[in-house]
Amino acid sequence: MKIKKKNKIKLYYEMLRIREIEKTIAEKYNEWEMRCPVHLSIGQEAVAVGVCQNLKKNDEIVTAHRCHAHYLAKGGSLKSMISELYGKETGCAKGLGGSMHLIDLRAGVSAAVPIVGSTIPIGTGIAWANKIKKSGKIVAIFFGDGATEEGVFFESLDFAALHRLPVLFVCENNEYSVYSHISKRQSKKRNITSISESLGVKSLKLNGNSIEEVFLKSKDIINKMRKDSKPYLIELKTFRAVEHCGPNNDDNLNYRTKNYLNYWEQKCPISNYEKFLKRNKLLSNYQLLKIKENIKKQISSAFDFAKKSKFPKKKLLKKYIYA
Ligand SMILES: Cc1ncc(C[n+]2csc(CCOP(=O)(O)OP(=O)(O)O)c2C)c(N)n1
Ligand SMILES: [Mg+2]
Repeated sequence: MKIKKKNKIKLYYEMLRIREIEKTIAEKYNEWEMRCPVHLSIGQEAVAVGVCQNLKKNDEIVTAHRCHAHYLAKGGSLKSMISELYGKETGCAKGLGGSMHLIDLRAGVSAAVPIVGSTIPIGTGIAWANKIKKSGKIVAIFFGDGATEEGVFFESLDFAALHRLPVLFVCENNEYSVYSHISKRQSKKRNITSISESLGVKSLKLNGNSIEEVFLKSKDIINKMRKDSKPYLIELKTFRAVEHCGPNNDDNLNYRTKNYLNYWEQKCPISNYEKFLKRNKLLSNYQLLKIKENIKKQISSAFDFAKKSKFPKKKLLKKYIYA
């Protein structure tokens, strides 16, 4: 399957937009006006964009603590996201949630929940409801390699296979859970896609830093899901470029070797795709300039909007507490 030129530019644009937004969050974080923790997706943009470009507006996604890229790739409102990070009443969760609780029901961003693993059964439940209601929607659940160590991962896959739920499990394997490498947490013989297959969910390992591979393979799978209403799992190897939580680089802590960092820095999904597009004369310097200007404008108007917005009223504090 070939990707049209216009779609290639779109893939590049979406990744770059997410990267620039997160870079601006990182820059402004030290002004101490955003007071919620932030888990940036810098380095992992191809996963979010490659998958979400194949979803329809009313398809749903469920994500976790590292959710900015997923929310933006699915079409979540930028202004509402930045306002949420500033804790303002115009935020997508009314300023009560912060970075790890992004939601935009109009865009199909159904939930972001930072309890590791918790979104796997939540997304599975949404897919079950969709199936009962015959809504025809697909649900994609984004989670990390660490989340596959939670019991609910196994239970949800089992349930999804048994009930033939149209749910795509998207495991972003950046090899780390905070500072712990996967080899310190999982047996060498453990294999996420084999586990998935053994539970009856077809699965595929993908290069999470190749936007075209993620886009094309997930297109294939999502098209199949629309016809056969079955769950699938994709595991995408990728790299978290900054610290686990926060705007900075923590490479001075040496939990990832220099070789490891050098290896992955060469594999940046955005700069490699930009080179590819330029080499193949699909993107001119002028076009790139225009794209960057456009993104810059969106970002500055979102930050202005957030900064000018008001904090929520105190009476809202207890309004959404149910237990
Ligand atoms: C149940 C639970 N345990 C521990 C934590 C603390 N915690 C937050 S993120 C995280 C790492 C999760 O790793 P992974 O699922 O691979 O996602 P990544 O951060 O790499 O994107 C941990 C342990 C939590 N939020 N929830
Ligand atoms: Mg991880």
